[in-house]
Amino acid sequence: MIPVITAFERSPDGGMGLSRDTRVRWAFEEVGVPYDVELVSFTAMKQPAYRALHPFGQIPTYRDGDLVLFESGAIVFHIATHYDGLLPADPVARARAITWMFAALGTVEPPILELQTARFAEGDKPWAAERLPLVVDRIHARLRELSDYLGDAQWLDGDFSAGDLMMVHVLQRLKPSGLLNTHPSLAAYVARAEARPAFQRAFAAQLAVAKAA
Ligand code: GTB
Repeated sequence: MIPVITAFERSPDGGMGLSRDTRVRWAFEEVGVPYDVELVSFTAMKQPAYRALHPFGQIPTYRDGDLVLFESGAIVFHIATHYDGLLPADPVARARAITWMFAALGTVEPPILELQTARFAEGDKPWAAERLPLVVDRIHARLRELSDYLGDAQWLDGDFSAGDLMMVHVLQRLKPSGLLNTHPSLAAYVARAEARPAFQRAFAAQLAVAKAA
């Protein structure tokens, strides 16, 4: 049986690969496991039938037989632990790679998401102009720390892992704002990951959906 994930029927990013199904598609491509995609509309995502899969009515979800998962982090972790290719076999290196997955989602992604909130959800508030620079400063502080840690290394901890996959997808969200390019070593890190054939395949697959829509 082929696992099935859900993705936007019409992604708001128009195929830039920023929706969270892309990180799941990428994980499948890295481990070489075929998957199917079920496209869902915004309306369908909020219906009881879909909420039975995802309590918050979001994409992506993952179904494989009786197993239903939601949260892109949990899905990528599941793929990485069930198939070879995204986590090292050595227990210490494996635990470190998993740590970077959590760091991406728990420490780096939140300030980046705040930027979207500050710009789009709160951009018309009277205090928005005062808040925005604070949010941007918090992102730069995090990026400086990440960049200092990465140094001249290719990847965060040894070979490319699920930790890098997650971190890169989180950082990609900054590309439209131009903030990523102000940290050249991180921009190069993202570009290195984007050159991977598995990423290229995942990106092309989500772009094909956007073009068809
Ligand atoms: N923590 C969850 C996870 O990691 O899976 C978050 C899932 C999530 O936010 N999903 C979004 C969603 O379903 C799509 S990816 N939103 C609909 C809703 O909540 O009603 C987020 C996203 C949306 C748009 C862009 N974009 O346009 O650039 C990028 C990312």
